[in-house]
Parts: sequence; structure tokens; C-alpha cells
Amino acid sequence: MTKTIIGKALPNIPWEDKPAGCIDVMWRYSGNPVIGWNPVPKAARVYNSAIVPFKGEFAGVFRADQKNGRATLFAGTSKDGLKIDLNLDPIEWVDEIGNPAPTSYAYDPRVVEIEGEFFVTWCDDMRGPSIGLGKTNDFKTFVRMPNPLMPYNRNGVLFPRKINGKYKLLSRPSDTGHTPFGNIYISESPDMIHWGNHKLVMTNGGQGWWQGMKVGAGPVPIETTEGWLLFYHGVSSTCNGYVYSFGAVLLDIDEPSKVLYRTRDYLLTPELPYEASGFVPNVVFPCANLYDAETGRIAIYYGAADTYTAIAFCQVDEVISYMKANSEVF
Ligand code: BMA
Repeated sequence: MTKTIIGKALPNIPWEDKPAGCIDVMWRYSGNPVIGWNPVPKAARVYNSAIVPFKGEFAGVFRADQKNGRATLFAGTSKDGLKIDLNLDPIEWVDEIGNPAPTSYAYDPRVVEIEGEFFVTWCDDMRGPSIGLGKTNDFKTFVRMPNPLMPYNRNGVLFPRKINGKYKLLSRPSDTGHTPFGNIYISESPDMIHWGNHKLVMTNGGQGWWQGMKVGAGPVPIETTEGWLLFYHGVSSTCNGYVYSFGAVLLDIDEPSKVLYRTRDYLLTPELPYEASGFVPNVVFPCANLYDAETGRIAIYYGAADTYTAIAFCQVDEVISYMKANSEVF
């Protein structure tokens, strides 16, 4: 039988079957949150973080807000994807010749393996939020590359392979503050340095009020026989502040600026205490997904309430069928 996910098997993917009686497409790990307050002395809150398969186990780049409130990136490892061993100190970025290249602040990392190298994108300070880009082979040495786009921009997410000979980057142009607007765009590059041919992918709005104010790309897109499966966050504005939920979109495999299906309703919204209460209440913010092409299992890592790291699960075929039956493309 043809497998839906085009990619590697990951037999050790963290997994729990859907609980009996659950009617939703996505369900939470019963051991959530997997990272709580103050996991290491220099990190108060670890959330909106990225994890990838690495040498038979897992490694990642984690957003850790320190006790001065500053957002920083820490590297970490995990044997099973559930218990995360965070380094004690933040990543010390270097430039291409090994000189220190520190970040002023850094948050919301994504990590993607492309042709055997791991690339990291994050929200970087370039006299205002912009997209940082760097790479590592070992999760010990992290080398900065030129920032791909001008400020102000956030939520930079690379595709895991070239498409029609070009690297592709999703992004969400923004402002210097909390950005009460936001659409997802795509850019391309022949060399990861020069980026252009910018196109609009998708906007806020539609019938789904949960994504009425802004949208931003989440984890690295998953290649499937039906298109690129991208989980993304959608934000609504309430009288008590912003609420972050997430949904999914299927993008055309050869022309990923084209949306094929998009969830009208959210897949996950803040419901449980660790999502609804914390440093910033009512936030679920996905930044990574692990997947097993053999079984179609997907594990999504999301930040909860800007305080915790949590995991949710779904099955690729179920998500895609649900999207087809409950789609709104606008
Ligand atoms: C966004 C980003 C995220 C954060 C969210 C909710 O603008 O800063 O890191 O999770 O706001 O506070």
C-alpha cells in the first residue's frame, strides 16, 4: 500500500494511541507538559521549541526565557522525545569563521534537516524582529548565516528539500510589537543567501474566527502524497487579549504558494490548565513535528501559555480526510 507521508520511518516516535471516546482529530499526550517551570537554572520557561530525529535519538533547539525575561535559544537532546535534557547554557552562535556572533534576543526556533545538515530559523533582532538563519551538524557548534529577509518578519519556516531547484521559506511579515495582523508568504533562494520571488500563501479571516486576526507557519511542512502538510497557528483577538490556536493547510507539492485544503475549524485550542494559564494565557503555538512515514503517526511539539512545552498526536490520513471534509480556502 502507498504510504501517505513521503519520508523516513521513525519507529521510536513518541506516541500514545487516541484515548477511547475522543472525537477529535488531534489528542494531547497524557504526560503533558513535557517541560515545566525552571527546568535548568538559567531557563525559567521553555516553550515554542523545535526537535528533530538525530543519530537514532532526538536533538533540538529550545526557546528558553531566562530569569531576566530575555528570550534565548538553548540546545538540548532527548533519548525518547519525551524527557528533554536541556543544556545548562544558551547556544553560543559563531560566524562562518568561528568568531562569536551573539544574538540579542532569539525566539520561536524551527529546525529542519536539508541534505544532511540541520538549519535553524528563529525570530532574531535586526533592530526589530526579523528571521535569523543558522546551521549545525552536531547541535554543539551553531553557525550563523545571513538573515534571509528584511525586518520586520517572524515565523520563518524552511521546507525540508528544494522544490524545482530552489530552497523555499515561509514567513510572516510583522511589525515591532505584537502585530495585530499577519499573512503567510513564501520566498525562494538558489543558495540560502539570496531570497526573492515572494508570493502570498494565505491570509487571516474566513469563517474561522480562531484565525481571524493573523496566521503564521508552524512546524516544518511534511511531504505527503496529497501535498505539503503544514500545521500553522491562527490568532483571534478577544477583550482579554490574543488567543492562539492551531490548524492545518495542504499546499501544492510543486507550487507550495497554492493552498489545496485548509481547516475551517481549529485542530487544537487552549483548553487545559497548562494552555489556558501561565505567563501568557491561552496560547498553543506549534514549532515542530516528528513523523513516522511507516505508520503515518505525527507528534507535534507546541508551546503552551508561553510557559510549557507540550505534545499532541494525530494520524496523517485522518488529518487529511478531515481537512478535505472541513475545508475553507479563501
Ligand atoms: C507571538 C510570539 C510567540 C508567543 C505569542 C504569544 O507574537 O512572540 O513567541 O508565543 O506571541 O505570546
